[in-house]
Order: sequence, then C-alpha cells, then structure tokens
Amino acid sequence: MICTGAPPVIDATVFDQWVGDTEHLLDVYAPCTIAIIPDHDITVTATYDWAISLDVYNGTGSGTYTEGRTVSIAANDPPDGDLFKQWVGHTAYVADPLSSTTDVNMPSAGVGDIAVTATYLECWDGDLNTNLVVDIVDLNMVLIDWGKTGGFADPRSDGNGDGTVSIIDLNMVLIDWGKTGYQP
Ligand SMILES: [Ca+2]
Ligand SMILES: [Ca+2]
Repeated sequence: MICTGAPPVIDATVFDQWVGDTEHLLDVYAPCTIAIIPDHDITVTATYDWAISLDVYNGTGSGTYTEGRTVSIAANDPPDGDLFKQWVGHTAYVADPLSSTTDVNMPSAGVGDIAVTATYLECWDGDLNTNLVVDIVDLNMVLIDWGKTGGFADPRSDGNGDGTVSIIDLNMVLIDWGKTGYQP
C-alpha cells in the first residue's frame, strides 16, 4: 500500500493521479492504492492539479475533483409517489440531465466551482394516496379519518401533516379535485 503525502502548499490543489510506472498500481486515481512490486525498481509520483468543487444536492457525488475528471452522480430516491425529473444548475457539464444516474465532466479550473440539484416531479397536494389522480378515493381518506388527531385509518389522510384531519386537508383535495398526473 502506498499513499500520497501532503499536497504541495499551494491553495486549491488536490491529488490528481499517479504517474510513472503505474502499470504496477491497482488504481492510479486513488490517493492510497496497492502497488504490486516486480523484481526491479519502480518509480511513481503523485501529481496534483487545481481543485474544483462539485456540490450535488439531493444526490451523491459531491467532492473536490481536478479539471476534466469524469464524476458519477446519482439522484436520491424521490419521496413516495414522486418521480425524478431532471438535474438543474450547471447542467452544461452533466452528460444526461434527464437521467437520475449520469456523469459530470468537471470543467476547467477557470470556470470555478459547480453545483447540480436533482429535481422531482411531485404529485398534486390533494392526491393523498399518490396514484396520480385526485378523486373520491382521496376524499374518502379524509372523511374516514375526519376529526382524528391520531390513530388514522391511513396517515396520508393528514395531507398537511399537522396531526389533525380537518377542513385544511379536505380543502387540499377539493382544490386539486379532478387533476391527474404530476404537478407541472
Ligand atoms: Ca389519489
Ligand atoms: Ca391536517
């Protein structure tokens, strides 16, 4: 096992990759990696490059990377009933903004830090059972639990989550009555 030492004392640098006799290394991009030592001397050198930070909101892949690196990102699972919609933010560097798992191609250092956010398609507020239609089923959920402050037949009947099934939850259903699909 070999590991990089401290990076050069220059602001905003980060480990880039090993160079030299790297055919003996398990992973040239890992700051700590396994070296398979052959029957002769080998030399490897840790190199550093400008650091660019990538912030991934509602997903994984955040970190500090060197320019030009390809970084895998993945959106978190959407809340119940919702659907992944798209990445927003610095999408010029996202390989496929419409895919929940894709790559970010880190820009040149001159661009600076970048950020992307996963967004979701949300059901209508009144679609309490998240089946993509606001109808009598949602209304009945409210009526069955009407006035309760717990022990709900279906906790989703408390649409606004304030602990009581009341006129507020009923209105959520009535305002969205008849709507289908996801919110635009
Ligand atoms: Ca529904
Ligand atoms: Ca409520």
